[in-house]
Formats: sequence, C-alpha cells, structure tokens
Amino acid sequence: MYSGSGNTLNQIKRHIAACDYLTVAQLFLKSDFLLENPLSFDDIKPRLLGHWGTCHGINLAYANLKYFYEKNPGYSFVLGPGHGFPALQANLFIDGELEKVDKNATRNLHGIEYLCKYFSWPGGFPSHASPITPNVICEGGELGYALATAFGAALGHPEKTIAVLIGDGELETATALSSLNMVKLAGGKANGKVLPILHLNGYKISAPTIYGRKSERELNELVRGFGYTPLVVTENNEDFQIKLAAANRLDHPFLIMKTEKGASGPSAVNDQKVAGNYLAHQIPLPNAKTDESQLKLLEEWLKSYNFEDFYSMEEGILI
Ligand SMILES: Cc1ncc(C[n+]2csc(CCOP(=O)(O)OP(=O)(O)O)c2C)c(N)n1
Repeated sequence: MYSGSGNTLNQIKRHIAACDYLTVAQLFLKSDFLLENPLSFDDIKPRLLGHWGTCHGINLAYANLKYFYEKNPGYSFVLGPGHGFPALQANLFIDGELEKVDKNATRNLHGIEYLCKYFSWPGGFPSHASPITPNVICEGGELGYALATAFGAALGHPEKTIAVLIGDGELETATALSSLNMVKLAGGKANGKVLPILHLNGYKISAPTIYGRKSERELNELVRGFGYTPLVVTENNEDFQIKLAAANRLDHPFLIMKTEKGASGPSAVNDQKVAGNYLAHQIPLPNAKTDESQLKLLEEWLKSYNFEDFYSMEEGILI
C-alpha cells in the first residue's frame, strides 16, 4: 500500500510507460520490436486491428491498483472494455502471469517478439480478452458485464477486494447501469469489497459519451444516488494513490477516473485532433504501412516511452 514513497511512484510511472510501449508494439509491429533499426513499412503488420484509445487509461489504472494492493492477496482486477486487450496483455506479460500459462511469453526479447507478433494474428492472441487470458473471469468483447461480474466475485468472499474498470460507453448499456444497483445487495461482513472505477475518457467508437458530457456535479449526484461515494481521480499517480487510500476507508466508494482518450499517443494526424477525440478509439495511424509521415509518427511515438530504460538484452524486462 502506498505510503507517500517516491520510489513507489517511480515504479508506477515505469510500469505504465513500459506497458504503453508494449501495447503500441502489439498493435503495429511484426518485426524490429526494440527499434534496433529505423522502422520500415516491412515492420508494420499488414492488417492493423485493435483499439488504442482506452489503453493508456487501462495501464494507468492497472499499475496504480497493482502497487496499492500488492500486499493484499484477496485483490483482483476486472476489466470492462476488454477491447483494450493489448494493454491488459502487456501487464500480464510484464508481471510474468502470461509466462506461467504460456512458455513462449518469456520476459526477454523472445517473449516480446511472441507477444507483439501474435497479437491479433491468425492462430495467435485475439484482440479481446478471451478464455486463454490468465485468470480471466470476464471475457471481453461484449460491453456491460464487468460490474456484475465484479459483484458476483465478491459475494460470499469477505476476503476479496475486486477493482473493476468500467468504460463510460459501457456504462451506457442497460446491463452496466442496472448493475450499479447491486451495491444494495453487497457489502456487510459476508461479502468482499467492490471498487468500481468509471473510465471517463469521453468517447465511444465515433461519438462522445453521455457521461463525458455531464457536469462533474451531475455525475457525482448520479453516483451518490445509487448509494456510492464518488471520488474523482486524474492522470496523476500521486493523486491516484491518495484516492485509493480514501476509497479504502469508505464502504461503497466509486472512482471516476478522468483521462484523455488516447493519452500518450499522437495528438494530431493530418491536422485532425486524435488524442482527446474519437479518432483515438481504434488505430490512430491507420496508414502506417504505406504512408511515410504516419510511419515517422509511429516511430516517434514508440521512442517517446524510452523502452530501453526498462529492458536489457542480458536481463530482459527490468521492472
Ligand atoms: C454490448 C455491446 N454493444 C456495443 C459494442 C460495440 N462497442 C465496442 S467498443 C464500444 C465503445 C466502448 O466505449 P467505452 O466503454 O467508453 O470504452 P473506451 O472509450 O474506453 O474504449 C462499443 C459501443 C460492444 N462491444 N458490446
């Protein structure tokens, strides 16, 4: 649990940057995974499939929760927008969870090649969380079930703490919205704790979300009306750790995690705003295999994470 230590904040920052890098590499690369040569069209996958927009937020939440709950054996993480799978997969790879079930996912260059090349590849990993994902209890793809899954996992298990990331588009589904009512059935001494985290990035596929257009007060009142205490958290790890500590002291906390959709990715492509816009939802550089300027943007984007700080040829992943 975070105790105000700069070391923990530094670890969280490194974890997020390394996972962001591996997320982008899975989406785009079929070779030169460590950027040992200038990127060429041949290094780019022929068919770019997957979703970038939600991924930095997933990495932010995953890392902050991981370090906060690291000494809590009853902690689990449930992911709603399962289409952000390359982010989840990057975390499972870095944590060594993937290697436990798949001997090819070694935390070295061989494993990085395997992870990236086979994401969204015939016979490889699907682009959504699926039954082959280690410890999966909520298959991705169809939005709406994450919160109900989290409550289900906590019922009858007082030793458990289940953090669940819900997309703001996902919360527009009837299933997710009505699952908010489960707070009235859960809690007490017999059940574990559920920590819902609304990923408020403001967009779903090609449109703004309803919740993204509500005022903070309106959203807080909505959450309060269901029986939770809302806590707003920003893209700041110290703030995140403080809010997790506050949530720990509450019976029914509800985090509202505000991020910019596609944060840490390209801010504009062809003079169109990408980060903080619906254009970040899937592949923000759709022509990276044929367009020199998009290839260059991809290379700059990957280099911005300084992955060499988290990896050595001799020791592999250093986090
Ligand atoms: C039940 C259901 N309806 C529609 C879709 C199609 N769909 C895929 S992603 C998406 C938007 C998701 O938005 P959000 O939950 O906000 O996730 P994020 O913005 O973080 O990607 C939708 C509607 C789906 N996967 N499942």
